[in-house]
Amino acid sequence: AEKIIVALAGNPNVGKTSIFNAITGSKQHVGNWPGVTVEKKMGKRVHSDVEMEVVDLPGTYSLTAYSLDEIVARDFIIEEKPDIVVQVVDGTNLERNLYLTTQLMELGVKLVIALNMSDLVLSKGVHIDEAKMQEYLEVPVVSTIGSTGNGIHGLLDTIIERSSDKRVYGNTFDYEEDIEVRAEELEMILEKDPYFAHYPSRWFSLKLLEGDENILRKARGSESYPKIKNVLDNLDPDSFESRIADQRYGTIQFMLRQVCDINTSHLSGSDMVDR
Ligand code: GDP
Ligand code: K
Ligand code: MG
Repeated sequence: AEKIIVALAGNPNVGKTSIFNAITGSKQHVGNWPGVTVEKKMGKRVHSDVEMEVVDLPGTYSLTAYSLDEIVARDFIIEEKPDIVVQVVDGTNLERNLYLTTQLMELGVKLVIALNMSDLVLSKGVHIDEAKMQEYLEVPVVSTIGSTGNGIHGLLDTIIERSSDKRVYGNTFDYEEDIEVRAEELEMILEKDPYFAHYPSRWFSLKLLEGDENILRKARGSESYPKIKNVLDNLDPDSFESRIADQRYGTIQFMLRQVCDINTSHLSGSDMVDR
């Protein structure tokens, strides 16, 4: 049978483990990520003759280098190159959850979104237009209820369909001009240097502009570093980091206005009601 690796990503408390359990049942084992004490959960599932090795990644809000969980999650994606990443999303908190989506898209993964907590979305009287969301993100979206297992069959079908789909999606969105200019300069440098062949160059470039310590350390080990440094000189990584984050939120808010039929402030948690 064909074998694929499926990684489950998502913010904490969105129903990731519930979905992991619904997919893998009792075929699970637990270990640690190499070198760290973060728990690593793996499991198996056969569906339509495809054997899936499923990995429950640590819950994260983003993929920065500020926390061990985020480093573990992103290193797994970069090093192990899972065939599919399923992001489990809390449908009642879309704005916050989609921030991680932008990160996964920039990493260039084959993404499937499990729009979880769909029972709670319904009971709040919110309608999320999945078809529009799918079209806008160019990512398959499947509604699920992790706690009951509703939608899991459809999710598995979608994972298998997507894994054999050879199309490469754009999965990118634009930033302001000065950020784009530097990102493109960096991408050109990275793409010429085999040292970086492993990394998605747009993601790596944006991380350099954000001043990501792990990524800067990796860059310093390359022969191209003087050229990279040239691009990074005279810019303030703190301001780039916050502008890049703001523009990601801008993209998300724009999308939510098209995808949800009520004021998006209801979907973004009490701290964002005034936006
Ligand atoms: P994780 O932190 O992302 O792994 O989330 P868990 O799977 O541990 O789920 C967190 C809580 O949400 C648990 O109490 C689950 O039973 C509950 N839960 C998970 N999925 C759903 C869902 O779709 N609807 C509802 N109402 N509750 C859910
Ligand atoms: K939890
Ligand atoms: Mg969990």
